[in-house]
Amino acid sequence: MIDLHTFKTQLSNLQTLNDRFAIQHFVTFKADRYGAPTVEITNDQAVATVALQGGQVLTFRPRDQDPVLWVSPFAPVDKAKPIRGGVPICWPWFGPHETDKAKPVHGFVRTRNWEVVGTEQLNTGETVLKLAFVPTTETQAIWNFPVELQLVIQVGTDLKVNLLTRNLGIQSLLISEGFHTYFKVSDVREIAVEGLEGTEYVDKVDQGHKKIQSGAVKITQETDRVYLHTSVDTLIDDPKLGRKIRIVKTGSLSTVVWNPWEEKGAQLGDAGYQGYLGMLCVEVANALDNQVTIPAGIQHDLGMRISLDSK
Ligand code: TA6
Repeated sequence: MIDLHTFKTQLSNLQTLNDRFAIQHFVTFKADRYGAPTVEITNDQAVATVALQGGQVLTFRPRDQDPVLWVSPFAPVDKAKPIRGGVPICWPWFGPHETDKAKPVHGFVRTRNWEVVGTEQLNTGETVLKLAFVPTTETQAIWNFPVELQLVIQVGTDLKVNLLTRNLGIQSLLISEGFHTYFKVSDVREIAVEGLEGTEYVDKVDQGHKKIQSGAVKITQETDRVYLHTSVDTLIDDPKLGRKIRIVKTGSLSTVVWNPWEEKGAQLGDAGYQGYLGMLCVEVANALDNQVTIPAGIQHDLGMRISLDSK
């Protein structure tokens, strides 16, 4: 339960957000079950929801299609924990911090509030939501480099997400990053990920050994692979759902494929009973050998477009 003062503050914040950024029939700001602000986007092409906590797309469903993203049935009450599902934003590092294991895995922006910068309804029918992460003294104590970080989300038949990092400093900046996207699949044992054939990857469930992908990626056990030096599209072929999810990326040289499988899936605590069977992470990233150097004054754009290919 939240106290009355918190409730009134949240209500006032929502009212301000709707006054400034709502677009009648297309964009509305609502409170989730814990009172946290979420953006509901609906247009002729698709519907989506975005949590301002973490700047996280939670749901995306093109009209007359099944949901494309998987999201945990358990929303975390503890704001320090990321929402498992949708499109978590890993930044300014991907995975564990290189030198300080006390720092949060996958960086710190997926567990903090993002500000709304703007909303727009395009004449092509898509709806755009622009967010910004504004550093605080608390986050600067974790990582203190002068940057501007924005997230542009475009909802239509396709879902487009762009993470824009502008280096405001006078020295080059080194980051790793990723869209840790959870895709909804019929049964992870029955799908295949195409496009990575012949690509080198780091196998994180086999002591980080580097290997070469042979054929399509099939999931038959815990799978945690960072495919390197690749800018190719990937396709999740889901025969039981009769669909292929296409993931097109820009500004990314790594693709991560992850499924916790049964034991790790149960240990997560927020995947639900046998939740691992219905999810697959294919992550557009720059990780490990593919860290990104952003020169002073330059903006780096990590982009992802998710679409459904008819079978
Ligand atoms: O992207 C794969 C991965 O790095 C795995 O190693 C696993 O840790 C996964 O991310 C989930 O991380 P999270 O912190 O969201 O539970």
